[in-house]
Amino acid sequence: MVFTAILVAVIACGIPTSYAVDYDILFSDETMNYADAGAYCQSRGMVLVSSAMRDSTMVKAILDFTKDRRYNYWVGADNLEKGAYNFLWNDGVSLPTDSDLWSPDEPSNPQSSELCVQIWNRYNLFDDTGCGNAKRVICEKELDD
Ligand SMILES: [Ca+2]
Repeated sequence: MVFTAILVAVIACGIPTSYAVDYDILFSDETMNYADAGAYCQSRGMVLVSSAMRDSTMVKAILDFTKDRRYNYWVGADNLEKGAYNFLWNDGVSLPTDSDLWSPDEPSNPQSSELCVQIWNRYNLFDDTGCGNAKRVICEKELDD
């Protein structure tokens, strides 16, 4: 699959934004817990951002958007199925703990209270955190054309 990274529309929060022909990405205005974040995306025909975060061009575009904002954002990754350091993207692909997308010293507490993954505004990188916390949401939709 070919990914292009041209930001073709000005971000309007809550409105899907086309980065490329391959994905629509939506950044929510609202904050909610992780379970509700999944439902929020699903109700819009989307999913919590997963495969786009594994594409180097897409992840750069997404982190460029989040970096100057004061918000934390849910992404579609957690260890709810396998526990501890076995984080999975929502589509079942492993999120390695040695990925350079983790904040320094993260994941910090995946054995007990921090089972879901956010983009943490402190570093603009991943952090394991409590699934019940309220964050903004990033949804993706992979486009066919
Ligand atoms: Ca953490």
